[in-house]
Amino acid sequence: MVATLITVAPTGAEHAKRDVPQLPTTLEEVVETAVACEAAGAAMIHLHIRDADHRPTLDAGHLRATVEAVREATDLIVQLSTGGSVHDPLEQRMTVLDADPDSCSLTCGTTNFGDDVFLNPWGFVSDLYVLAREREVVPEFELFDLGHVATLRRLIDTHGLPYGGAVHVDFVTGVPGGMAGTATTLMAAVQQLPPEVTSWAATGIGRTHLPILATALGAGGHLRVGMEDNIVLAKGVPVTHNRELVERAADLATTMQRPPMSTTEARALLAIKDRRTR
Ligand code: KMH
Ligand code: ZN
Repeated sequence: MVATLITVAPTGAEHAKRDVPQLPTTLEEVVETAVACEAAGAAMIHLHIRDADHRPTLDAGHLRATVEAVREATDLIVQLSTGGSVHDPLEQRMTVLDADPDSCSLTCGTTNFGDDVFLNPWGFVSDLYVLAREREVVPEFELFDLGHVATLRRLIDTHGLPYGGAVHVDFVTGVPGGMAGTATTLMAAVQQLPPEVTSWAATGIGRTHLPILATALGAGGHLRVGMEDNIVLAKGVPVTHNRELVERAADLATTMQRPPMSTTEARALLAIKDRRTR
């Protein structure tokens, strides 16, 4: 039996607070969310932060304060997004590592993102990979498209393994412009993963959320859920708290005989450096 790593991505950079007031955007809301989602079965949190006007920001002080506050309140693996929002400059996205997270997202290529472009040229991806290893931060390779699998192969061939030696992938499916959030597409991508990959997870944006969750569970993958990716439990039924998505994922995983992984197990799986202070 392989236990399930559940990652919660509670906020993202796309939804506006005025449209989705239950989206956690303040430090207090993020910490409260982290505590509740850990209790519900999450072992990792993928964080984007917002400013006082609830807009996406990469402010260094705010990033560091968030990492420290979540670390203080929970045992969750703290992963910061280096993707930010589609409007963030590449140089600033690189500075996210200054906040000393346990893990960082590392998207392996440029992708169309609705009407926008999520920019990840090879030079940026390569520099971020090297910097993450220098800082002893474990990258999570975000793959939005099949071509991103090839770039992961190129990263490993060019630079060797990331810090800790584990290679953890998250398929982000169902983005308009990226790979489809279907079982057949996900499995085609899984079959192409390099042998160095030690674990993979998947998430489906919007209505692809549940099919991808079920496919990943059945195929031995791990899960990412959260309001960054999906703000409804069913058609017309809004998520009122990220905890609901984690609880549903944990229930399904348990039914599938793959119960949620503890934070201790997740730290071992991903070879996370221990930065805890408590
Ligand atoms: N907000 C998207 C443009 C990541 O966190 O690394 C990028 C994103 C991926 O969410
Ligand atoms: Zn993200």
